Amino acid sequence: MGRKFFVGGNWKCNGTSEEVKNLVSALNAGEVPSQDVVEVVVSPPFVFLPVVKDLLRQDFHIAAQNCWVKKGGAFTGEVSAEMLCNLGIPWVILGHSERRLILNESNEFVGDKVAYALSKGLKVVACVGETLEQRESGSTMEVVAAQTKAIAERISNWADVVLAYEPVWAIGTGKVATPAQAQEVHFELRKWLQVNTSPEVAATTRIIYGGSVSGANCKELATQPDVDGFLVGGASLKPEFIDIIKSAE
Ligand code: G2H
Repeated sequence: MGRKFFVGGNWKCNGTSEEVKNLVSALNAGEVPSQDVVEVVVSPPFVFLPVVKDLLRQDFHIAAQNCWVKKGGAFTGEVSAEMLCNLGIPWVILGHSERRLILNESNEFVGDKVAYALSKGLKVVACVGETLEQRESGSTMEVVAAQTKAIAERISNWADVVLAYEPVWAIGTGKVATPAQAQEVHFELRKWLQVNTSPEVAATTRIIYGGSVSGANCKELATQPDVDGFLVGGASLKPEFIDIIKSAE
């Protein structure tokens, strides 16, 4: 069975309630391929999860942008995996580079979060990616392998994991990886999964690309054999998100 194309919209820390409602209306009106062809998951900020859940079309799904590493309790400012489950939110994005770099989330911490979220029944978009400095020093694969290893060591079932390769130098910069650069890392990541998990996990796990994906560059990126979809930031707030979803066809 082939890997179903996955398009995630990461709204990051953007939007007012009015803007969010307008965005959902635009998404609801969009003509996109069927759920057999593409899985669409949008990720609003926590406070807008309930309203988006109420208003969003049924064939699109919702992800939180983070969750706490263990059972909730006395952790001021955090949102637990249990709360997301209680709200009926099926997905969570974990390990985004903005959290790794700005909030100092380590590989191990991200791995623990992924394991805990999965244990509660959430599906996870787990992000990995190298900085410009790491790319220029030739350590891209070493970095993304270490990030993936910290996840792989803590989980046994990859069925509910989508791996997002997001080179930090391409995030929000308008500087997109070339299709060849994306394919090279996705291929290596799949090879890593084959050696370190199982051939089946390697063959079935979706590896999606993130970093300045737009309506203009998505088609070519989508032709790459190991690019199974996208995690889209800036362009997920614009009408071109519908064009990106259509690149699944
Ligand atoms: C990478 C991406 C979405 P953007 O962070 O996760 O954002 O498309 O704005 O680079």
